[in-house]
Amino acid sequence: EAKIKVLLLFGGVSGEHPISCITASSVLHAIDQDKYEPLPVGITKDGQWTYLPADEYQADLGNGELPEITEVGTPARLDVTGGTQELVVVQDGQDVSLGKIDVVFPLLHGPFGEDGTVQGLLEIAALPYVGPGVLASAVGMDKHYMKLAFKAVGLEVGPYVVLDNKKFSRDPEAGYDAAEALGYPLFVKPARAGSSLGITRVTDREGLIAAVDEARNHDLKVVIESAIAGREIECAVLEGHGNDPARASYPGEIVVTGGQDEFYDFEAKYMDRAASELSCPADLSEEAIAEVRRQAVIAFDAVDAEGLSRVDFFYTPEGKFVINEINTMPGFTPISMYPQMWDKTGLPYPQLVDELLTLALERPIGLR
Ligand code: G1L
Repeated sequence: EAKIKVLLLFGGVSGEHPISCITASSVLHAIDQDKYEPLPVGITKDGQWTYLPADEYQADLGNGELPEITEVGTPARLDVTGGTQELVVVQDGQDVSLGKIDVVFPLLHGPFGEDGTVQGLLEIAALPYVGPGVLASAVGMDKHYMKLAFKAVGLEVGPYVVLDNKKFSRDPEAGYDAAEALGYPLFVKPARAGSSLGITRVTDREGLIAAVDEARNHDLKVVIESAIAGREIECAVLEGHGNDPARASYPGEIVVTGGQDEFYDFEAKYMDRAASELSCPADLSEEAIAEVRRQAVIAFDAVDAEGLSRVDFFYTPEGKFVINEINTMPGFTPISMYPQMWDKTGLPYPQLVDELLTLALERPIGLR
């Protein structure tokens, strides 16, 4: 039987280029090569596509250097003219077809990759792909619209204000006043950014002004949130098969353990390790565990998610869950929170990869 051809797209224009390379390497090692034929295509930071044979590609943090797709050895393109959906590479100046792609694993993050643009391209190409569609990808990238969706289904979100570009530019002082009315400490965040870049915690007006300035370097729309006192609890959600409801993993808790230098920070931020540790199942009552899993599925459905999502909550001292955010493209190395939580729930990483590919292949194309 012919193997299922999986186009692995990774790297790309975003600031998370290196972690995307590590993730692709992890998926390549975990994918069942008897069932699937992975075809890795790396995207350089300036957007050029290069084919990297699966048995040769490896990226890790072993030597302390960040992996990056720098040169285009074998140029690659997706040929969708005439609905062929072929991966075409250029070898010795000649076009060579690597065959028809069955499914795409878009391991791309941030603007151009996670915001729905790549998903839109794949929709037009009529190619099945892993993960959320255009709408969920876009909503999952926008901390403002995410909150609107959560509120609409009755989930509790913390107090916040949105500084819309034009309104803020006309009257910045009114924007600062509105934010300040929430009370310090505040978190200032770019509304749409791939990672935690541009986020600042502030405790006074001077800090607020500087933080808004910084956030606006990443996105002209800024979201300002009250700091929520509580434990950080998260759940991993997987789409259900067919008409089955989505499934939530056991909740995990991030326990901060420290870590100072820059490299530690990178690992903590992008690989979910070192400076923080995951405790799963989190130390919560049976009732609280059931409740957070229920809310995680509601959040997944609220943004029309498909495939997977990590949903992050605060568990307040009063015993309430306040939703912080949904990440429709969570960290996805074997040591990231999302796969770890599934592992602790009984679904190991290689099976998780297979499950996501199966869900993508089951989904009808062009019909939602
Ligand atoms: F394709 C999936 F499964 F939807 C998918 C895509 C992207 C899952 C996870 C990710 N995550 C990432 O790509 C990243 C957060 C590691 C950044 Cl590049």
